[in-house]
Amino acid sequence: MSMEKYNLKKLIPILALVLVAVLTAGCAEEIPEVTPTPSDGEETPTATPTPEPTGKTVAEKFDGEIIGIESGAGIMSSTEEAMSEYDLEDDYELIEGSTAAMQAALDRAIQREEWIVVTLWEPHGAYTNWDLCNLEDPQEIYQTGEGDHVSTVSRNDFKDDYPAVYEFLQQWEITADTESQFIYDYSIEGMEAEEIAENWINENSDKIEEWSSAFEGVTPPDETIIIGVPPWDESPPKASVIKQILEEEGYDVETQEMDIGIIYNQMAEGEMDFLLDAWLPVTHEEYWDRFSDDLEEVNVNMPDTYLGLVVPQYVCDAGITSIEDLDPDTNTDRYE
Ligand code: PBE
Repeated sequence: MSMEKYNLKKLIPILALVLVAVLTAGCAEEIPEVTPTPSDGEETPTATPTPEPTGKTVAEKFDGEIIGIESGAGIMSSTEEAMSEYDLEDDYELIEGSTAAMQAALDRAIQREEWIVVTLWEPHGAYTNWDLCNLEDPQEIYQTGEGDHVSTVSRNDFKDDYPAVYEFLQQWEITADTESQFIYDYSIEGMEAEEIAENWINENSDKIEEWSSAFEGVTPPDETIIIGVPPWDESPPKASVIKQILEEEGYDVETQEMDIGIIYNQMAEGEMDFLLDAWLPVTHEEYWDRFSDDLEEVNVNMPDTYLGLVVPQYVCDAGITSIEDLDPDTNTDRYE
């Protein structure tokens, strides 16, 4: 037996085995999948489509808008901070405008019973005019600590130039109810600031006389006193009260309406004398940090305030009672 023949004979069964193995493997791959047949009485689960949720998300109900006022107001920067802290930035836009535009939007929405959320503060005549609800602010963004008081703030050397006026301003104050009434009469009744002021002066002549002892024996200087008046409804009547009292004492007084940031700047530069509407320490914190070296807080002229996000009462009744409830990621309720 030659070597070749022996080898070939031996190889045949091996090759055969390999062939069988390959064929088997090929067949195995082709084995059809066995579909289980349902046994009696058992239902095959079929995929049911999830129903589209009905109603709107909380952000959709508010049209993705928070209605603000003019951009320089402190309540606007507080609201930006609130939107970041309460995670509202993706779902809401803060709309800039004016106090008048905000109130017009509020009026329109309430007439149609639509949802609306606005920046608002107390005292304010809007609370007399509409049934409103203040949203809770658990993170105390608007009401840090004790919250704000309203102060009279002057340029630093005002007290040296006008000591009697300064002494008078150190005493002048009004109540929250008075300020609220001023706003109501001015923005809702449409009365002139001068007339509102005149009425208040007539009703408070005793107090004014007492505070005015500061002016006894004083000759007013020739220069004109300039009062900064921000574009809020309480400000023109308040400024007019002081203007009328000082004019009565022989001073020249001018009121200048401008945005709050410009007023702080002008006072710090010595071009404006005082402001009756400094909301401190929270709402005007940024301005105070920037300009307080050149300014002086003369007196708290109104002690109690509130600032925040406010909705019509029917929105609170529907379950939106806190700023937290505005976030559609955590408040997944749907509203009709
Ligand atoms: N306000 C009225 C002011 C303070 C008082 C709320 C418009 C502001 O935001 O700066």
